[in-house]
Amino acid sequence: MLLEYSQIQSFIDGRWVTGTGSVVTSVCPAAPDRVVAQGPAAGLAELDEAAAAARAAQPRWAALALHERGAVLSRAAAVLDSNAQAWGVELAAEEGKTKAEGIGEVQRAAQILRYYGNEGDRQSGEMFSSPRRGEHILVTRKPLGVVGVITPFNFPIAIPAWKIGPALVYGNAVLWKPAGTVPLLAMRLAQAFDAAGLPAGVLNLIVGDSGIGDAMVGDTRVDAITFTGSTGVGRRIAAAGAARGIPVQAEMGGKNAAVVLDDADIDLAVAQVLLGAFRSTGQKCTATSRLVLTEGIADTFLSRLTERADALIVGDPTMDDTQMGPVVSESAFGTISAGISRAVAQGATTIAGGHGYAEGPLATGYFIAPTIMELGTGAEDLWIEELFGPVLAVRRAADTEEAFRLANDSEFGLSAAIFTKDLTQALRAVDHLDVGILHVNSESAGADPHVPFGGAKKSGLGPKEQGRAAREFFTHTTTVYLRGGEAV
Ligand code: UN1
Repeated sequence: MLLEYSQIQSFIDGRWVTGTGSVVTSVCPAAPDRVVAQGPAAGLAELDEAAAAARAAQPRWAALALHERGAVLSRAAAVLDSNAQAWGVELAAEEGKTKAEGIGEVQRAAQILRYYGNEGDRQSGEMFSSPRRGEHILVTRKPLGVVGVITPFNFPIAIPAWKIGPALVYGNAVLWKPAGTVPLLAMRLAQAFDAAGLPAGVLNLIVGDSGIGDAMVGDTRVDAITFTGSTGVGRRIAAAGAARGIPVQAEMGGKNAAVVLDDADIDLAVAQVLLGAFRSTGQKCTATSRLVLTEGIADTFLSRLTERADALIVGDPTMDDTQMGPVVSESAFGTISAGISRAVAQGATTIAGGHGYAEGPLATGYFIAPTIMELGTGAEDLWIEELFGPVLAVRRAADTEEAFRLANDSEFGLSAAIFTKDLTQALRAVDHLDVGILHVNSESAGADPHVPFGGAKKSGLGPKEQGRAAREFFTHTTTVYLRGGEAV
């Protein structure tokens, strides 16, 4: 079945261009025979053109007032807002999260651009006293130059907005390579910036394969790289960046725990863990993929959670009543299914889901049932490895001490959630859980645009994202020792 689909193009030097690479096809993961977008990818020739355009455009862009750059972002935000319904449905069709989440994500991208659109109204540097009479010391902020942006499939418009927004507002030009599975939503964001009057060459969208990403990282005209995606790729990019001596910001894996203590409000905790584990089909780096329950509530909690997980309506993400869509691709389906089978082989007990759909309307899509698996005491892979799907691994703890120890038992440290009504325990969690983001009595996912986002331990490299934290990565400082021209 070939319905009407969008033509894939790249956006280079202010023009939409048809690439010279091989044809890429973006399909709907709920019905892979449905093509969402198709067309030739960009090749090395387009990357070369984009890098030259970005270099040429960057000084003029940086010379505008911060307020003028911000105004472009604010106008792009308005374009996103006015297209949120239509583009949100496209997002659901292309990526597989529900329509409500898709629309919400386009609106979130607008909110992020509005935040950075107002950057001109905030403090833009610092001034220190000098130990020498008649002198002041200023710390000013300057753009890095051309920033390479590499984004994942799972937030096809919000993550690009939270990287491209600050990159641009601080005066950088951008080369952007989105994940190959979501070219349509990338084109929508570029379209919004184009409609907002962004000067040609300042943002260049290169729809290409991972080879283009590698070439971008290696291109001497690129001054910094910001990346979100898998740990393996992030480390490879960070190594390549280090070899070239350029800064790399990498937001990588998570294996985020929700800890529910005996005194928690069970209804609240069940509802939040369900959202954390299964919203966006578990495909968030902040998703809840581990659950630690203290013994007193473990049985009650698991029976209520399992009942709610089994009742989730899994289906076509563009339908109104769907609560969970498919995973993004055949290869994700394969990896997650293999992870579930391995967990079973290693002794895990499946207490919800644990399967795909061999029959019925879901059989042709990449659907996996909401899955909850209780682990024993051994070192199972499901406790350690990020599966990036709707799979929750559960362990029991004798007391709070053990619960915190289990929550910290990961090389990752992106986010965690703690459920308790006891302020003392909540404060202990703040001190003891080694994560970049901690939710007290709410799900492990979610990120507001004005506060730092990023992980501890091996979840992230380089400065945090979002809010003022983003300035640390997208600018460098010049410390100015400032005296008048006359001797004092
Ligand atoms: C969220 O929790 O809403 O790739 C955002 C990711 C994260 C973003 C999470 N960088 O899933």
